[in-house]
Order: sequence, then C-alpha cells, then structure tokens
Amino acid sequence: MNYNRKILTLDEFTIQQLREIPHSTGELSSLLRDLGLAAKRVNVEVNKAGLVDILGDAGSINVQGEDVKKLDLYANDQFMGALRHGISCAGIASEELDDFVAFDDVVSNQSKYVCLFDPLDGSGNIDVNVSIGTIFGVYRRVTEKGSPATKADFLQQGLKQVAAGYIVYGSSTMLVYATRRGVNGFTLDPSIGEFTMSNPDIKCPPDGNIYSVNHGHFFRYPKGVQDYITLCQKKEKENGGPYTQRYIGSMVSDVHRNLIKGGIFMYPGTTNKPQGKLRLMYECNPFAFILEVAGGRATDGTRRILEIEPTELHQRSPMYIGSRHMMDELEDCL
Ligand code: AHM
Ligand code: MG
Repeated sequence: MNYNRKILTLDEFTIQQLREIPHSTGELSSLLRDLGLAAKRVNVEVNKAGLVDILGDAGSINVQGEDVKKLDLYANDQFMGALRHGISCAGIASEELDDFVAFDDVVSNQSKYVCLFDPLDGSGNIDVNVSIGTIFGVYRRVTEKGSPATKADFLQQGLKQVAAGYIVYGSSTMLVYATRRGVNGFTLDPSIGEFTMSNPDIKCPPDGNIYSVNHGHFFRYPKGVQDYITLCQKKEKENGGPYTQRYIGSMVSDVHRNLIKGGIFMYPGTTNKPQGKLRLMYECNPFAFILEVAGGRATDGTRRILEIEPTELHQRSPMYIGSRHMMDELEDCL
C-alpha cells in the first residue's frame, strides 16, 4: 500500500514546525515524542483492560482521597518513565503523586521544560468501557538550568504554558496538542503504530448547541449556573433550539467533542464543594490553553483560568470552557 506522504506523523510534524522556528533546539519535539510513546503504551493496556486483571481498585487512595485504579498507576509510571528517560524534561508533577518529582540527573537538570499531567482522567469509566484520557501541560522552567527543578517551576500561571494537550483513548486513539502556533490532532494508526495527522489546525466554532454539565448537582450550583442551564433548555422558544445536553463524565472526551463541534463544558462549584472537582494544574490549565489557542474561552466564573496564580499543585477550580459565544451567554447569566 502507498502511504500519502503529505500526511505527517506526529514526529514528522513537530520536526517540520521546528524547521520554521529559527534557533529552536528541538527539545519540545523530543518531549512530545516521549509523551506519544507513553500514550501508545497506555493505549495498549487500555484496549485490553477487560481481559487482564488490571481493572478495579489498586487498594490505595490518591492524594485527593479517591480510589486509585490500577491503570491510573500504570499510566502514571509510563508518562513519568518516558519523560525521565528523555532529554527534555527536568521534572514532572502528576495528579497521582503527592509532590512534584525533580529528575535530578546531569541531563535532566539541563533541560528547559517541566511537565504536569493527569495520567488517566475519567478513571471511574475504565471498568465500563467508556473513553478515558490523559491531559498534559508543558512549562518552561523558571529556575536556572543546571540544578534540579523546584516547586516554583511547577506553580506557574496557565498562560505560561509552552504547549498543552490530551490523548483520548476512544473509538480511536487521538493525541491533540496546542502550542501558541495552533492546535493539531493526530490519530493513532495501528498499522504503523504512529500518531498521524488527522485534524490539522483545529478551531473551536464560536457558536455551538451542546452543553455538558452534571445535571445531578443542579440544585447545588450557583443561581447563575442554574439560570444558564435553564436557558439552554428553553432555547427552543427563542431561536429554534433547544441545546443538546451531552455529558460523558470523562472530561477529555466531553471537551474534545465540544472543541470540534462547538459547545460548552461546565464543572461548577457546588454548595458542598465550592471549588468543584477539577484540578487547576492538571485539568483546567491545559484545556484552557488549548481552547484559547483554538479560539474558545475558559473561566472559573469570574476569572480567566489561565491568569489564576496557583498556590498549590493540587488545587481545584470551578471550570467553564467552550465556544466563545456560548461563554458570553453564560457570563450574562453569572
Ligand atoms: P478524575 O480525575 O478522578 O478521573 O475525575 C475527573 C473527571 C472528569 O473527567 C469528569 O469531567 C469529571 O470527573 C466527572 O465528575 P462527576 O462524576 O462529578 O460529574
Ligand atoms: Mg482527572
């Protein structure tokens, strides 16, 4: 079979981008290649999750006090391992680990990036064969090269991200990543085991008709959010709606769909959890970066997500993210 040589693999694409940026060192391309390798390994295990004894609880709870599934741990090890063995990352922080890890060897200490990730998001969906994902954000370290990364390298505002992305292990496996230059999507071609360009230059439609929220918490949401949800349901009377409600409960899949089709995803604070559930550093910031580069918006209800000054690695934040005009509508209600 002849492959269309105009369609680039992830590695070919990042190298092509590199050629267009004078003085670039290739470190980011190599970091993305490491992430792609870990994603392929995780993908193999996710695909056979029903067959092997990898389902169910690992018997421990993570730093947020939630049950840890075995695949979460496996994914965490793969992403941390690939970045540790690579040459572009000085350290990582993960939703699964209490504290950041500085790799602290001669090569890693010379690296200019750190990476924060949620290795397997939506893990509550693993044992029922629903799509799950990985989310990552890459920052340029702020401390001097030559020494181990410190907490200051990780606790940066989201707008300092150099790149951010996600992998969705779905009906096909996709890796989508953004730099300031644009958002591009790659689908894993199982025949060659490579992520291959499938969605070049993704833009989030400014309008949409999908809203994604956990309706079960309705009466615990702020009044403005309740008003907006009601507006989404009443759209029919105004302009031919109503909006469609779609909520998988896997943020990666929910936001991926809304990014492509247009829509809004909300995880508000509730009366009993005012900061909501999602983690600023591992979930909100990477998606806020991706959506903004694609032309969408992301806030915590009052502030732009990317401008929040983080104080701790595992802090949570309410999250509203999606198509520009739907975000405007929401803000009118808030
Ligand atoms: P996790 O990191 O423990 O997997 O939780 C995050 C997930 C998101 O993917 C999803 O949007 C959300 O939890 C769903 O939560 P809920 O069941 O409260 O609606
Ligand atoms: Mg998560």
